[in-house]
Amino acid sequence: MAAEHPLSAKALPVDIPRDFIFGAATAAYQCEGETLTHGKGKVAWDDYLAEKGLFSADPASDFYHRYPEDLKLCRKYGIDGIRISIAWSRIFPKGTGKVNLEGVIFYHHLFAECKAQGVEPYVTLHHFDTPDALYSEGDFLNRTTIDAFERYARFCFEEYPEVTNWFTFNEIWAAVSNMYIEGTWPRGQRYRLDLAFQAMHNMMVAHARAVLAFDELGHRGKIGVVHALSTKYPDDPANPGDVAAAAAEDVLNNQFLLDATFDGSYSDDSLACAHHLAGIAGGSLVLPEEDLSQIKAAAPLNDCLGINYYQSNFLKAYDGPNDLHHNATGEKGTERYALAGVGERVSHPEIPRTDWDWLIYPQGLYDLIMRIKDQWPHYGAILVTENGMGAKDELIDGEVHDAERIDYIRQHLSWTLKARSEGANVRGYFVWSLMDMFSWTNGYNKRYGLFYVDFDTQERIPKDSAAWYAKASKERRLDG
Ligand code: BGP
Repeated sequence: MAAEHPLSAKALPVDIPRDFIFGAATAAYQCEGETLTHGKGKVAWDDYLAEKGLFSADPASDFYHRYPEDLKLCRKYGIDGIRISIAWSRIFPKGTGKVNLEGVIFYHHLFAECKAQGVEPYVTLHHFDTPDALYSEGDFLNRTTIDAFERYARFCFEEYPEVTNWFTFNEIWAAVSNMYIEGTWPRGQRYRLDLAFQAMHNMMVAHARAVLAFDELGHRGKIGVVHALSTKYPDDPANPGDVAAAAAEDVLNNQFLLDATFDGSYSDDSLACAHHLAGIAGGSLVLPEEDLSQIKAAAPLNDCLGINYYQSNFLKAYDGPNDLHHNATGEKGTERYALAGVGERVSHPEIPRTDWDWLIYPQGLYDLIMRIKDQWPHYGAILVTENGMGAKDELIDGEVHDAERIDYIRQHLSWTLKARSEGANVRGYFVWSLMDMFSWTNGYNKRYGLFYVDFDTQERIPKDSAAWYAKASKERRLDG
């Protein structure tokens, strides 16, 4: 049974400290447009989307040209932090080697505009967009990509001293799960948990090498990694099979990466589970000593953790074959997630779901934050770097009444602030997303933005949620 979540219906009437960041998030490939121009190199998505006859990420929300307008909106609507990612292939079109000066300058201008509008940039180096030249040689399964990533990170740290908040990767778990388990992204492999674990490890080595470089260069500012985390509850806590299923999915989605991030080593439980699941997939996991010493050295140098939270999962024991179906259309009830050796995700009628079958369970975010605080007390600081609700918003008479999104954000912020009031060092919250943009497997009908984008004209229209967020930020209360 689902745990109770008594705060879900109403907001906590707490005063929110002035220094708590009311942010909003973006990602280069999802909003910039100009994907193959201005010297930018290809990424895997370009061919993948074209070959499948899917959507185009051009011009997406045309952020490449419209960022001054978007940053003005941030300022006007009380958004004091923005997550931005640098497109690696705009800087190094082939991932390494020759630099594209136009791309380098673009980000200088963007950061300068952030400063001019008083909006603090939180910058991610990799948001699902490995340059194609490296992707086609194996992405992070090929260790030369780790070297290239470190070079790219060093370049950015030295080039952009104006940035003081850095994240290495966005959602290592989501990347590997979609590439090697669900097969819904470029690469399209399914049920290869061996490759998923190997890629997670290799990306954590790349993260560690970037963190060590950041320290060595004496860069002013903070650095961390953004993980996509979700709490895994046994469907029936009294059923040992359900408990084991939740524990296995927790290793896969959370624990393996958090061990590496904060402990700089993998716990015995994580290792046993990872090797077991890699074996079921017909492969194995290689963890060279040199990697482990780099991960170990970097662990205490993480200043903060970004948590992207969208949903939690309830797990039942499952001994059937792999059986996944991804709901990419918003047709409620079509998602299926059952993994051999892990478990089966189940839903509950009393827990609401989005049209994309994502469980709306804000207490899961609180449970996550408190778990990190207890299990890894040296975590530094936490930022909720993404949280938001995808919906088929409609523009009616020039307005978007997105009451469900307001409720979603209010509930998640309430639980975040409850964790903070109980001693967790949570410094801010970023809505996904600032404006409507391209969604990886859903294209443009899944909208998350505080600002509606008319993709024909690129006009930005504030939704009701934008007005609500502005008021909450200004008044520092959630009960408005
Ligand atoms: C996160 C990603 C974002 C964004 C969001 C919503 O995993 O960091 O890039 O896309 O999820 O996901 P989707 O667009 O698939 O609904």
